[in-house]
Amino acid sequence: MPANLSPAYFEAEQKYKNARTSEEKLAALEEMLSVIPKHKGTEKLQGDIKSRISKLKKQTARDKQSRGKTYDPFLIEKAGGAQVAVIGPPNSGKSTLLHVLTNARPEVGDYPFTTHQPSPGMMDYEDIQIQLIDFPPIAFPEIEGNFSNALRRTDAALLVIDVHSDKVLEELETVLTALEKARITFTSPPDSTWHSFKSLVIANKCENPHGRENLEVVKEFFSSRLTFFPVSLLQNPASVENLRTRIFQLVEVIRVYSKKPGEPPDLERPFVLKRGSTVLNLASAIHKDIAHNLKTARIWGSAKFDGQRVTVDHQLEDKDIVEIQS
Ligand SMILES: Nc1nc2c(ncn2[C@@H]2O[C@H](COP(=O)(O)OP(=O)(O)OP(=O)(O)O)[C@@H](O)[C@H]2O)c(=O)[nH]1
Ligand SMILES: [Mg+2]
Repeated sequence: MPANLSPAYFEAEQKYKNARTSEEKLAALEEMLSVIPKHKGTEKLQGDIKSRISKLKKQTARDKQSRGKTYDPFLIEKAGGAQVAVIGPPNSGKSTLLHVLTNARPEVGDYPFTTHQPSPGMMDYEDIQIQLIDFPPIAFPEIEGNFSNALRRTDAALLVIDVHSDKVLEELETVLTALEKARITFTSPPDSTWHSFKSLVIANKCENPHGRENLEVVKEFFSSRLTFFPVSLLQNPASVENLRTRIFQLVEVIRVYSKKPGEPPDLERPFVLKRGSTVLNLASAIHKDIAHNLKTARIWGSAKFDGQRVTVDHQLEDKDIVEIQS
């Protein structure tokens, strides 16, 4: 029996031939099926189009699934008030630092390259948490793109060095060169393509005179560019307790407590904002509608007197209590 195909069908078929993506192919096939004259002479062709549609749908579903699976271990979602990178040469004590400051238990080994993938842990600091990320070691003056992208997302860096190592100078130099090549700096950035953040060098394994002597040499070379914090994570974990405060200062955030008019402030859950944030920034962090309707605010803390009325561009300080009036 003749098929007697219509001009509309040939048009749809041409679209199918011209289609480049699976979505375009699928749309054209569905159009072909809808315009094909429905009679005995086209039954075989209808069946053929239906089977092509079904195959294509299965294929696109599979493609989508495998695309979702391309997983980047360096992509660690931010949690808590700030994200801090723990980096440094192999075997310096980066994973040990996470053991001391957080509940995370990354593998610690007495051999280099124990850590292969970054892993996060949460550090308590008074009433907030700061996320630390234990990165794999930097042993060569080069880091991969996903490594540098991950560093660019962090708010500060702790650079752990091993002062026992007789190569500590070269090891530190290698890390700094790798960062510089990735346009990451701890000082003021040459231009906007650079990422700049604050850093602190954790000079680890300072328990004996040999280590402390090495540290003095390192300081001679680098103290104009870097700040050093000597510790012995293994022998004196208590030496890091002050470090929590230093890390909090490094990430440059403030804690602000909100208060509804006529109610006591919510001191349980502070809002964590970048240093320099204003009343308006706080309102936006609470809810965009609140920012929209914001008229004035009263402040306990950074104002001259408690409960003082301030304008929306008033800069907030750490531990301010703010009553928003909209
Ligand atoms: N002597 C001494 N050893 C330490 C100290 N802190 C850590 N270590 C040891 O140093 C070794 C390396 O520690 P890790 O925390 O695994 O070092 P890492 O920097 O994470 O190492 P990679 O992941 O391989 O880069 C382990 O054997 C630790 O026990 C310290 O203060 N003094
Ligand atoms: Mg490690």
